[in-house]
Amino acid sequence: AGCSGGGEGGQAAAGDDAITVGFSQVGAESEWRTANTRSVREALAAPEFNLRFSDAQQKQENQIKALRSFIAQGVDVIAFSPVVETGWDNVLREAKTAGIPVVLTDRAVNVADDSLYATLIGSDFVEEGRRAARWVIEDSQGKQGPIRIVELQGTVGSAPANDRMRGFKEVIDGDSRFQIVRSQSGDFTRARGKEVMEAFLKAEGDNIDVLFAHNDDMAIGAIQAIEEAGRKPGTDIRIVSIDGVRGAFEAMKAGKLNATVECNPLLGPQLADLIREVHAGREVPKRVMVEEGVFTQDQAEAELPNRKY
Ligand code: GYE
Repeated sequence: AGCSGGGEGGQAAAGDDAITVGFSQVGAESEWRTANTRSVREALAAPEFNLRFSDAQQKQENQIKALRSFIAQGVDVIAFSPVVETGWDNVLREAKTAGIPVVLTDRAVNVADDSLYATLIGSDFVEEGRRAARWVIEDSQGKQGPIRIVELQGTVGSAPANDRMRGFKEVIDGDSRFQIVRSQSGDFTRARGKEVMEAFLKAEGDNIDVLFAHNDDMAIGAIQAIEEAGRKPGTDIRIVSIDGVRGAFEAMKAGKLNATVECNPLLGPQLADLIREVHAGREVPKRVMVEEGVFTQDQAEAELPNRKY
């Protein structure tokens, strides 16, 4: 009894019949991610769970190592949020051979055999990309083309970057006024978002009308770059991003960000339910969606006190 591996000091110890969960997190790249980690830790707490938490620092090789170590330890269930989509077949086959069910959290994988994981709980990233594009189109009513868009993409090869790009393009391509003139990854961080936006501004000068950032943190970094270049974010360049974190609402309140598409990181309770089910050997849906919306500047002040992340 009483082994609380990975638990925080001062917490209750895991019970004798606790479910041991190995969880491999992407990293701590964004406000979204830190809220997600908090939610997962709270939901997978002792005494019901014995959580072994590992941070991959945005590197797939670290995640593969963590998963192999969870398999070697014989955890009851593995849950993880895959940094990128491809390259998981081998390690997931090892988990399956060891009889350890795998619950994908937040991000999808691309594997030939989808019996290699039990279920995926996460958002519809393609739809988020479409929502961002629909907002851009609505915001551009009555404007003449060409309307020049720059795109700050998420981590190369990650499900949210691939899917948000696809959903956005699908909708924006239907309106010939729009041109995506630059796309580059800012790795979902503020620092990279700022750097890449600086490069965009250098290359395009005053010819950027819209910024689409795959997450709020990169938009917030880019806002700084835009201000330092002597332009007005939210006015000279219209900006839409994804997540709906507190920092985005603050930037909207300040008039610097125009809209954010919600992506809810508080998956912990739903994840815990799925883990209970697969651990008990019960059938679960292969895909569980998280519900979310879109928020604009005029709603920011009223919504801010309600935000939980
Ligand atoms: O949008 C971004 C984070 O996978 C949905 O990862 C998640 C994304 C989120 O770094 O902020």
